[in-house]
Amino acid sequence: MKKIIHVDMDYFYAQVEELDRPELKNLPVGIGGGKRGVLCTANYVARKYGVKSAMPSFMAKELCPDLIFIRPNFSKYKEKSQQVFEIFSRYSNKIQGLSLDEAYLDVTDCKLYNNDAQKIAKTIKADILSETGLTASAGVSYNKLLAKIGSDLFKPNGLAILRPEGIEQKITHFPIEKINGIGKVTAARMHQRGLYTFGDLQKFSKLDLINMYGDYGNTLFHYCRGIDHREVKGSRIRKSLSVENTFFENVGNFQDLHGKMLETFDELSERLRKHEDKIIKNIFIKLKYHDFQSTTIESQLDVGLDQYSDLLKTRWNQRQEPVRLLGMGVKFHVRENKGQLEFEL
Ligand code: DCP
Ligand code: MG
Ligand code: MG
Repeated sequence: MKKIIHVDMDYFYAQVEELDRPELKNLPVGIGGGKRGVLCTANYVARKYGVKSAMPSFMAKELCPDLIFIRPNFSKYKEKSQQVFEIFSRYSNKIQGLSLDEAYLDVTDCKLYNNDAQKIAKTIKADILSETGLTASAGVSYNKLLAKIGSDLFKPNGLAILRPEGIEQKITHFPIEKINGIGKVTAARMHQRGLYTFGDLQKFSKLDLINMYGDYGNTLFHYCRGIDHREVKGSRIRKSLSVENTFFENVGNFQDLHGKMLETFDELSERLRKHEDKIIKNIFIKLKYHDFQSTTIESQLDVGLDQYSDLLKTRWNQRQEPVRLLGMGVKFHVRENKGQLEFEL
């Protein structure tokens, strides 16, 4: 059986800011208020008022009038992140970063502390605190799914061990949102069907779930029972981000296609919020036509509706046939210097 630790820093951007301004520690702090007008995160004092990541600043201000806004300073967070990842590298060489503030570590072969994963996780947390001044939360288990769920259980500064005995029972009350790959949209769709918890999903047969969710149904069948065979993948730099939607019926006119593009753009914008620290090099649109032929059109433009509209128009003018899939994305600037932090999302 594998030994996996998932570590996630607590209120990361806000906690880093508190290091520089300790007087903020007991006051409500939100990071954001920048050009998109949404919060990156908030400290736990602010969260008591209902303030949270991705919330529009004005709404946060309404909930918590005393909220102190700080503009994000990504280079500061990156630097702290590098320190944290350097600590990880002492305990494993199989580290999969998910963002600046979290990673999976496969410690199955770690020789330290008699290979006691709980002790290793405790030590990692202690190293992070003493060397960076920041607290983190960790989950320890035998697969990625459960380790990640664990790190979130007792935040902030938490540590949870999820053991295999009776796991199917123990996780029945967890909300489906804790499953990797279930975002807001999927969750909302599941809620409409009355599915809220792992236990709700456990009631369905594998075939039912496959009928409902296609291939992902098979994954769901396993995840809701705490079964996950994914490997911790070594680091790789993320070079692009995209969102694709296959239509229920092929779309054969520009107006409808443009409507689909607006929906997809919303999804893309939402996902891009987590990547505000990266520099965008290109934007692109992918169309798959009725005959399954795929085309991509790319341009060095800013991310914006008008820019994507122009790309779509250009491609549509070249080939006006029914479309079955629309993808929209960006390519990031990847610096090739060696010391750079690498992670996969
Ligand atoms: N972030 C962001 N926009 C989001 C979510 C997150 O810019 N919609 C940034 C700010 C966070 C950092 O990424 O500090 C890490 O995200 P987490 O989801 O791990 O959230 P926090 O670390 O802030 O809080 P938690 O203690 O819940 O992990
Ligand atoms: Mg975090
Ligand atoms: Mg995180």
